[in-house]
Amino acid sequence: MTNVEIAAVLAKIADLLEILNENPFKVRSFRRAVETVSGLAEEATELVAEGRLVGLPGIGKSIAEVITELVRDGRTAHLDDLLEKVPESLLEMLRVPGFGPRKASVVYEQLGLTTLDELEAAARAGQLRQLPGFGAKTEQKILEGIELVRAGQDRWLLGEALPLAEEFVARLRAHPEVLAAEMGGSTRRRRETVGDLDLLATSNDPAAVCAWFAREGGLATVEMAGDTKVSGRTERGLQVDLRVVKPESFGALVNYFTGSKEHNIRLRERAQRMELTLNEYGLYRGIAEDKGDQVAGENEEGIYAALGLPLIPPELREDRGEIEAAEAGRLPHLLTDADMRCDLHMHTNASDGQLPLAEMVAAAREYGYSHIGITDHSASLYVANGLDRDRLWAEIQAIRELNAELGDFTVLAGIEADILSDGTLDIPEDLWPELDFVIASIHQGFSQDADRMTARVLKAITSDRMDVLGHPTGRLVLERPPYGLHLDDVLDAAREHDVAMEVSSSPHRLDLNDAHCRLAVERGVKLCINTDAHGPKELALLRYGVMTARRGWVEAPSVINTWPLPKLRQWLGQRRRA
Ligand code: DGT
Ligand code: CA
Ligand code: CA
Ligand code: ZN
Repeated sequence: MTNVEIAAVLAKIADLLEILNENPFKVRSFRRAVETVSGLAEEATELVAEGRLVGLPGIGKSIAEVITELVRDGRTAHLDDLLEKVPESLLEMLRVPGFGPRKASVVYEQLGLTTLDELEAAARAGQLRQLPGFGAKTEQKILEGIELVRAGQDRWLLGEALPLAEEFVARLRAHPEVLAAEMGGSTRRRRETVGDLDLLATSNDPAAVCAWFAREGGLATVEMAGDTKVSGRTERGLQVDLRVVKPESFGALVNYFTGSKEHNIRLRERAQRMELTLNEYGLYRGIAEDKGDQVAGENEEGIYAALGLPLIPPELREDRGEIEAAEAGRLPHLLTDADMRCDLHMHTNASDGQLPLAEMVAAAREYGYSHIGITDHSASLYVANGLDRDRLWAEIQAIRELNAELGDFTVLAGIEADILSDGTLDIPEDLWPELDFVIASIHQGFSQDADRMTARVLKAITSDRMDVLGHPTGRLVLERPPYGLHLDDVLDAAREHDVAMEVSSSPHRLDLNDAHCRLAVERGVKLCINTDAHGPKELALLRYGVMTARRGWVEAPSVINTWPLPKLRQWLGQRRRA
């Protein structure tokens, strides 16, 4: 079983446990285990074989047993037992936005509903509104949610959601009654997919802001407009929730709705241990009923400070060790957009890009970089009009001529070489010394099994003819799982041969992902964050790669794009002089 499959089973178990109202701690540990397994560099199979599972975050003895069973038998009695108690078809209901295991448990127990179709029929018949915790509005939301699920749009790419959230926030900030506005939720944490937008604002007159937002805030439909809250959807159906509070609670609101839920729980527990109460309105002295004066709440810094912590960047708030690191004064100095001196992967119309060399270079120059890399496809990629020897040589010469004209801006002559099925690199032998650098990627033969795929990549890395492994796992967000690859072995080889792993910044790729970025850097492997732009617009997407790296705790020195050109040349030169 692959890690992806194992994580899916663990998530299923967590959902079923929650539907059965089992111990929340048990549910939480399964959810943490899902995170851990999805972020593993090694195959869980290997960890099981070597008895190294227990002790990984969220993996205690009992979950380790479940994973061991899965690896050994491809199934686990734990799941089988749960499925005797609850029909599996209930799980399809959980894809409906806002419809969690609790609600599933209610419709199952009270109405005996077991499928998405039955849920839809009951909602249409008005049967849901009578259930505890439901209502006519919930019923309507569920119907809309079912439509989204049917259209396959229950989660959105960060690349779609973030620009919308930024527009909403800008519109809010421009309103005279709005003192401050911020986005929250997964969008602020820069998760690769987003369920809905959470918008947060502060005003001395929240009701006026809500009334205005419901009318002119930019929503296509409004489902709810209250004095402190507005909900609706955008043109394309993305759910948006705005909350507006008085200034003394704004920091607490932003903190609560930024999440993640797991991070919030840890913060609240910490507050409790300090005899404080943290909620979405503020941080207060005392616990529960004897809650007293407000200690903090106006801004997030104040809340973290009162809890004895520095402000934790939203990208880190996933309960992946950030609270411990903050406490120890060891939060990473995260990479920023401003640290990025170059984009090293882009295409011209010599292969499958849109613009001629000079125009693509001019477009990239607009971003304030000091240098860039041009990397057209190699000959074997016919579908992308890959460059044969003569055309590659012509491009290298054209780049040299261009550099002579450009003055203080440098274009590096690179290539995106295919890693062929047998692991050789598709580069003309005599032109390798002429190239400034090589990105090597897999574009064909995805169906090979993990062992062959890994052997293929290892052969490429150990050839010492490549500098960067392009989009290393081949996944497409929400579309295609990664190809099987023993990332652990790949990272070891990459460190030994000093090959960087790419973080492909397209919101459809984000490859490496956040967890893998963190692993790579922990293993001493360098990263190279690129857009792989095929036209000028895509050059703007570099920030999504930076966001992914930030979620992976990455600091600037690990990213070769942050190095001044002489340092980058020195690094590339080592391989060439060897
Ligand atoms: P999404 O929308 O599915 O991509 O993910 P989020 O993280 O935006 O989650 P969402 O929209 O359900 O809720 C926004 C934030 O509100 C979430 O990150 C943390 C907070 N929150 C929501 N429900 C709970 C809860 O039950 N307990 C706590 N402590 N916080 C919650
Ligand atoms: Ca959200
Ligand atoms: Ca939400
Ligand atoms: Zn490319």
